[in-house]
Amino acid sequence: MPEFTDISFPTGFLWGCATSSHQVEGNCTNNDWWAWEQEGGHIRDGSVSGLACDHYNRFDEDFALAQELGHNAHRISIEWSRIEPEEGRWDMAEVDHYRRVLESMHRHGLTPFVTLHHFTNPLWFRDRGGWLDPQAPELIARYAGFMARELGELVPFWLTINEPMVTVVAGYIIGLFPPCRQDMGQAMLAARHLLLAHGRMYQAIREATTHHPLVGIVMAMVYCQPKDPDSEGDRRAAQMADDLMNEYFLAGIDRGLIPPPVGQSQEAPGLKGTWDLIGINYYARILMSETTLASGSLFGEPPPGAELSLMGEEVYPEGFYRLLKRLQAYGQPIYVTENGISTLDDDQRCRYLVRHLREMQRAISEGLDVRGYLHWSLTDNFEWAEGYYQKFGIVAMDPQTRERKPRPSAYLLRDIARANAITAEQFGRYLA
Ligand code: GCO
Repeated sequence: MPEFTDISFPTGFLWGCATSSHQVEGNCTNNDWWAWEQEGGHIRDGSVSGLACDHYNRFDEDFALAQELGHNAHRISIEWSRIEPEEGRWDMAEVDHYRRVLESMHRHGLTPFVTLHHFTNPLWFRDRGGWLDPQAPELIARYAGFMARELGELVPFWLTINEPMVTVVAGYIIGLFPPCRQDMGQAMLAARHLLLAHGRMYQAIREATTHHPLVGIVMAMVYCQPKDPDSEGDRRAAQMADDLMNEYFLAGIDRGLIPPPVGQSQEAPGLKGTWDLIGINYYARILMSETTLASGSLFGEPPPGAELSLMGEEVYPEGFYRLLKRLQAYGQPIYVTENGISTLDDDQRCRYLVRHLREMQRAISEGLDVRGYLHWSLTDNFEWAEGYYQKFGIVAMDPQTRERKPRPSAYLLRDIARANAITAEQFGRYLA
């Protein structure tokens, strides 16, 4: 039986969960996802987001639960389509709603992380061409500046765009998310505009606030490896997936330019260094081969016999450590803005949690400045093109009654968060 020792996390470490507006609020009727769901046939389990977790009305109850579960931080997103329902018109009642949401978080001892764009676009923005519109960076920056002016004093952490490369890949390369294109030219244009948008949003938030919030981007980082390490074609495929998924936004922001394959490393004025933190979402490893690339998939595949999640993704904690270590080069504080697993077996979730936290702590013990961990997600919710079938919650949510019921993993995370440590006994229980 392996020997385990206690490990602890840095003083003041932030612990909590991450969510997004469309997946939990309910009735986000004015965005492109809602419209797309109504067409039917797109969501794998046949569901639509509908009332979701009704978090729009139950946020107070959810934050009370998060507090009881030992959390001291929480990540939400603001639904742009509520704030700016028509181009240039601000809905002040919705601004007040999010003010109440943020006040409730503070009241419940939860440090807010606020994402401004989490996949969904207002219908008017979609109709102008969405991410293909050359005005897109300006339009979203105007919204970012507005939010920072209105609610800035309540928000210590702003996250500009969630997983921009997933928007590109799922929306414009494989056609899984709206606008469902399979067009490399459009994908490159969207990627360019998303990178510029991040820079503009950062500047707009900076200009609108005086109290120095930390502002950053949320990266979906995928551990990309060649299926056959001896095959040059497979190595090239893994490198291409890595360049696009991981490197493009990191290098672009770090150096202030549009990296290949999207651009030719030309300078993007005002972009360089537009971050005070890096948010990393980590789920899985993918193995890339020449054939996966040729088939147009950039998501790769898990190795045979691997432990999988219900999403079909490989559970690979070592990849978390490797990707975290890679962020050290940028000299920014790091926040894990998502990490989690969809599973019907909560014991698997518990194992996933301690194994990933152990890898995170390994990176910290080697000098990496990780300051928080936000698990995806608090309650089961609407998992995009998969629907409600996927179960990411540490708290079960009955889609009929919306009753919330913490799973054992919620109490495990609570104990870890309260102690700011994992004991040898806990490791023994889940890893032996
Ligand atoms: C994403 C989003 C989340 C997902 C989560 C699980 O990464 O796609 O940030 O909205 O629900 O990652 O797939």
